Amino acid sequence: MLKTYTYRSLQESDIQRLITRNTDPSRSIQQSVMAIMDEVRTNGDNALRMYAEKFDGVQLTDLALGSSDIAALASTIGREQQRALEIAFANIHRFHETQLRKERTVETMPGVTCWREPRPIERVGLYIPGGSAVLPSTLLMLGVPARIAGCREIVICSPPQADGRINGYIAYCLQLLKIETIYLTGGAQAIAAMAYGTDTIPKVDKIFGPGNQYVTKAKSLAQSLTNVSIDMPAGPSEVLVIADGTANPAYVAADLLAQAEHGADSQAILVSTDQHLVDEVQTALAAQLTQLPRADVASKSIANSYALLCENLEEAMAFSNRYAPEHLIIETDTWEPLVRKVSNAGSVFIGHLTPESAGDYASGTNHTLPTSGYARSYSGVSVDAFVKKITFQHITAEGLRNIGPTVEVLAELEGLQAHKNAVSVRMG
Ligand code: HSO
Ligand code: ZN
Repeated sequence: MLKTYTYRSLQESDIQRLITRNTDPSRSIQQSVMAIMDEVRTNGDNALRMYAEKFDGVQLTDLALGSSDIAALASTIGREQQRALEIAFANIHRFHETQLRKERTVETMPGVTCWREPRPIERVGLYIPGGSAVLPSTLLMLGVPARIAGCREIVICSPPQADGRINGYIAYCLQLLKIETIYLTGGAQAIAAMAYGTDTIPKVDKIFGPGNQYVTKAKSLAQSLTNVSIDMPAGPSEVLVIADGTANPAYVAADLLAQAEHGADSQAILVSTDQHLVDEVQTALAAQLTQLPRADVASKSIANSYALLCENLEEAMAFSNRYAPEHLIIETDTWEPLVRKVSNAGSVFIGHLTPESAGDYASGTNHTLPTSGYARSYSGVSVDAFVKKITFQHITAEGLRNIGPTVEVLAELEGLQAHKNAVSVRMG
């Protein structure tokens, strides 16, 4: 099932191969996405209607659903599901609201005061995928920090169902977020609409959200062709589990499969110090896999994954840091010393009773995380992603006396006389 490697017998080139994933999508994707983006730029709403018919099989007159439609759809979901979405919303809110901390004001020299304040990005676009799995949890993960940041306009795009509407769970999340409109467009055309703007869909300043290769390509093209920015480069989801002999093989297998069912291109990596555990996990994987409705997807992903045997947990952590997983689960009795050694990971789940699913849905942390090794340099989505941090400064007469001569000397040495004058003229 899982291919198995032994860390000590790997060459550097083998390690490189094992930590490399998500090789560039083909050029044909780039070309068709470019064509869709041009079409939306020139034909706006009509292009969106044409694509809704072509890709979603639905003729739309209205590209938006308003609050009464949203309320009607939201009322169709069960009480238990409402409760679960409410608890998830509350926990995500509780965790993210602490992220808006004010920084200290600094007097760098007497009379020279500098500080930094966050200001919301005014218009943000959130893409909520449809397709093989509709993910209301993603709407909460993006909508909650956008609300906390104070973004003035939150534009939501999601592909329409065949009946021209949206899923009731998405509608309920919109109500929790107090968002009154959702735009019925998906795929690359939705990204183009938010990047260029159409008569119906407002142009935004930053686009967030996961999606297939077309959506991902459209986001990176939108970023290079317009002045819109994006949350992060997205690739297939992934998990790396570090487990020793104290781990429960059924738990480890369940965690690997929870990742694997996301997509055939997802990776679920097991790094273990214990050959016996690896064998037991393989058995548990086979048993659990047959029970899964998405077994076809999960088994393809498992075939695209592997197990790695290490001599000790330090070695396991060193490999994990090189892989830089989106999700890292540490299933060992003693985890404190290991946690200190984590240097590259999107989000970390600690101990035997902390499944990644908890963070995917409801514990409070964000599930929009860097994949494909970007955890080496990117953070997951948080309130920070929805604000700019603007620096401010104020200088008094005393401050100008203190800082002025330094600025004059530096301006002079760069040959920028007007810069020097802007100080001199004030110093008299
Ligand atoms: N594991 C996914 C998030 C998700 N899981 C949504 C279930 N629903 C990417 O972090
Ligand atoms: Zn997940």
